[in-house]
Amino acid sequence: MVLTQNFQVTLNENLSLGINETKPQKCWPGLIKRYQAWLPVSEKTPVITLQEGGTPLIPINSISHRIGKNVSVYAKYDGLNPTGSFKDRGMTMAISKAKEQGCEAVICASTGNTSASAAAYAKRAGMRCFVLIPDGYVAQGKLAQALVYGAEVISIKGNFDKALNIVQSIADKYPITLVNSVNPFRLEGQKTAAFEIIEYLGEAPDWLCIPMGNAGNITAYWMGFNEYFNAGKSTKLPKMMGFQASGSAPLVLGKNIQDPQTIATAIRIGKPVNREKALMAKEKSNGGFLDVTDQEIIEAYKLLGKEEGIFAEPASAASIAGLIKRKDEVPNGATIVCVLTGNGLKDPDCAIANNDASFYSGLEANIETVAKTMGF
Ligand code: AN7
Repeated sequence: MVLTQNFQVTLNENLSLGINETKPQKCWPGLIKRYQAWLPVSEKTPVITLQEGGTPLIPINSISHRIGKNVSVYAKYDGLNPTGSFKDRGMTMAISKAKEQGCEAVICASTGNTSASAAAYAKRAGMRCFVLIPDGYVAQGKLAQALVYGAEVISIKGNFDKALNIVQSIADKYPITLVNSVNPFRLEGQKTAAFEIIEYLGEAPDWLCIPMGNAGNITAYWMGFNEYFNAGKSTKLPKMMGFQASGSAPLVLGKNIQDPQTIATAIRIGKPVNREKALMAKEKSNGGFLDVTDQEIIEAYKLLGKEEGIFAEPASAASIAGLIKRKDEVPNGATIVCVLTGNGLKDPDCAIANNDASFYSGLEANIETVAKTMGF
């Protein structure tokens, strides 16, 4: 295996963002090398990386126009990570630290993305990876990934919350490392997305809009924003605006949900383990939590695709749906970042069932028929 341990990080912050084109650029080294001073790693930590992080912050003007008030809305497109979701940021840390500690196997419960990411990084580290998933509720792309990456997949008759209970007990009893977001190294890795946003904008945004499931990611972003703020790299902290699907909104309703339901299967979670930390982030940032219906999620999902050319998975579109829903509260001239946590390719069934495209199938293979169908 090729490790990037000896890679010399010579990038300065501007270069790492690709802004300075006058000097030759080295490849993005992955977030552990890029942010090693901010992470609990040492010379001895074997860096297991797929060069995750360094994802683009894309202006999404059609959404800015919808909000009005001269706002600038950006998408932090973390669906462009190596396994197609933000989980890679946490997993490079969790697996590198597990490797450092001599661990040979990892386990997680997952609505899909964690399992794909855990499997990829675990296998790269030469470890076994067990994943527990809710039977029938994991999007096809995610399941395909876990299988191809060689995970040992256990599908249970029960939802994510049940699966998480089981893996927590197993990790307590047996020599296996848990890599869900209760693992503190996961959040350490994920906080780097906030660093990237501040470096790109030169300041923290006014609002951060983010989907919530287990609420690890909102917690990690809040950590990251605070660390850079305390280091003088930004002069303000964003309001943390968290969004959940209406059928699966324990943090909005203030109580656990026994049977969470939503088309956004990634965030079909009724008992978030990071509840207290997420509530703290909301309170300290003077932010807010709100739920969005599946219909609002799908509207935002379609807008992103057909107006912005961005294919994000339904759970990610909850951040856009939420911003649109709260648009009356947005301050004039605000800079807003919506986190797009996962790639749309993860869930092809949802895409095919929910789009406004013209799709003329099974036509005769001749010019006249095709031209006529095109309206000529
Ligand atoms: C695309 O993969 O929980 O609030 O098991 O896949 O940090 O839980 C996924 C969560 C948002 C919510 N967007 O993040 C899993 C899992 C996408 C996700 C979330 C998830 P957290």
